[in-house]
Amino acid sequence: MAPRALAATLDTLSTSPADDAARGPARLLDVYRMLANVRQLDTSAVAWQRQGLIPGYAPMLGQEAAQVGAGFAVDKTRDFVFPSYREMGVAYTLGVNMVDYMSTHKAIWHGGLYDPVASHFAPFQAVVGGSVLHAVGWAHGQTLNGASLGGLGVGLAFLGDGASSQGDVHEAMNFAAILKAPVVFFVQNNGWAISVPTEQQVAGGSVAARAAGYGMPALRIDGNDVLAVLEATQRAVAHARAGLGPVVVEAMTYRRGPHSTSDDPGRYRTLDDEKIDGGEDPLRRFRSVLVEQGVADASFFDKSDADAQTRADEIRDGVVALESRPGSEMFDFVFQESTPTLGAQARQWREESEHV
Ligand SMILES: Cc1ncc(C[n+]2csc(CCOP(=O)(O)OP(=O)(O)O)c2C)c(N)n1
Ligand SMILES: [Mg+2]
Repeated sequence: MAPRALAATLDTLSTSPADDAARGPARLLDVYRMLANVRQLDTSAVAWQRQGLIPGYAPMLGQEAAQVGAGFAVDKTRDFVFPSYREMGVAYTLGVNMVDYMSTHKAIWHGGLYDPVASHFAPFQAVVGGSVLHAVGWAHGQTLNGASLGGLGVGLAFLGDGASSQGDVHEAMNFAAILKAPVVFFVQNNGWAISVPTEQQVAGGSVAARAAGYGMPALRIDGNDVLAVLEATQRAVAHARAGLGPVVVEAMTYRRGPHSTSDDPGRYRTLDDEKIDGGEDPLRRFRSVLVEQGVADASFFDKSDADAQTRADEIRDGVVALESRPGSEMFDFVFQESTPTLGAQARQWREESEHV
């Protein structure tokens, strides 16, 4: 397989990052702390599933730089993230309550118990490509609401390489470009759609290449370089915010673990494949950068890693304490105003589930 890491081609966009402090030392340390938090929570969540605390989880090992880098580019006061089921790292970076986030993995709730409006992070979902439609609709709403140019909130749609082959995603991209919706299509190309490698499901060589067909600019970047991801996402967000229309960011990364905790990658790839195709660990890469720049030393990394473990342990306590929700809520929160059909289903469910 060809190397998956690519140099950034940021000159495609004329806009520059709004945040010049992106590479300041304090920010760099914050970025590392978050990478450590995310790595630890992801590792812990897999262990919790093996211990029987949660029934399932979608690991994001190897995608930390892509997710944390993108998360740091979001303006939580006005942008809105539309995740799939694997964006734990984006959620953590945005400050989403991670106990509430894990409630879906504990099978207590669909999409997380956190408040999406307050956290600017939509309920996460398993419908491949669904996040993309919602992001475009929300972003178009920004335009319709008459937000002034330069002040638009940007919708960030998170999708995978596999999702990019979904029909809905093409419709969403087409409409976004026609409507000049302020949306960034953030694709994590992690090499796999469950057991199918990218080259067997994405025609044309890349997801970024498709953007041209919709007249959108695209940035294809090294998704394991957290600073490259941060900068590219900032540029894409600035472009969309300025009213110049949507952008595709394709972050080339690698899903180092299984698709989910019920998947066995040994059935479709070897450990050698994983080593070669996965490239260098994104956390180790960033540590080297920080050491080379003289920004951090071993004691900083030790403390960050220990703090990350403490936070993961606190989240575990919260997940253990999570209690079931009333089953009737699955009908209550579908629409703002219920429909006759939904009401009938709710009554039928109640009759059949008196014990719930
Ligand atoms: C509409 C829909 N079709 C199929 C599936 C089954 N499915 C779940 S994950 C997945 C692969 C998605 O791959 P990708 O978009 O690359 O995301 P990744 O899992 O790699 O993060 C598929 C086909 C689904 N959940 N929803
Ligand atoms: Mg994928």
